Amino acid sequence: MKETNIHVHPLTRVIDDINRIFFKMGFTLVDGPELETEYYNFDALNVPKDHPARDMQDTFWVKPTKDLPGVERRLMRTHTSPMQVHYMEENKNPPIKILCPGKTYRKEATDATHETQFQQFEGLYIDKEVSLATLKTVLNKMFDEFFEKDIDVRFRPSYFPFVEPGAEIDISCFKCKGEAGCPVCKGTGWVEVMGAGVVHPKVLNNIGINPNEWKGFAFGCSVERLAMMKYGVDDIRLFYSGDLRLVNQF
Ligand code: 2NM
Repeated sequence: MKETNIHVHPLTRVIDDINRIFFKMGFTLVDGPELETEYYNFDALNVPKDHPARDMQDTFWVKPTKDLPGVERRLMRTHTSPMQVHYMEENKNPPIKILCPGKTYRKEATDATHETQFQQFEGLYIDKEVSLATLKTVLNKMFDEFFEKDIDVRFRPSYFPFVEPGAEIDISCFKCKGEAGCPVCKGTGWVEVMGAGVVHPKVLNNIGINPNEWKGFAFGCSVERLAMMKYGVDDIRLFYSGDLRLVNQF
């Protein structure tokens, strides 16, 4: 009988790996709706009313079937954070240690590194004593396991409305040791992989968790970006092309 090969899509592999890594660190997997209200996607997360991300050009606003007064505008979530807001509202007594993977939508032009629909995972850890040091330890463990080698992690200051302080996270190049001409790190030895930070007190207040009592950190990362890095795929659109020449390699 002819042997049948089963191929797991690379994005599914990355999601499974990430879920397993965080599960081992004690994180719980949480799911939530892709169709959201403006409150859960933006307001609760301290995104200003006039922030460009809310524009028609950046967000898929969903036309209501009927214009009912007092009914909130709906949109396709632009990040996975609204799942965390729902979870916090339903679990106001930390510790909270969750991982939220899922599809996200952004109304922007498609190119080699951008898709209108892509996937993210976001983590959230709230407890009495968590800090950027805890975050660094967690991410270090995640990248060591994900790339199956010793990876260094560094933080650079950055801005996201839902955290303070915020950081961009770089990892040491998984391909080389900072060699000139490396296609991955361009000889710098570092690659930018995700955003993170300490959850803004306003976000905790919006939900009804006391920021004087609890501290938390959060991080967010694109699944496609990790898959492109790990498997050397140079165009995000390949993941969604349905071309079996990609999937059959896995
Ligand atoms: C990022 C970067 C920094 C984030 C914050 C939250 C919440 F809900 F706790 F406020 N969830 N995710 C976060 C923080 C996400 O992605 C680039």
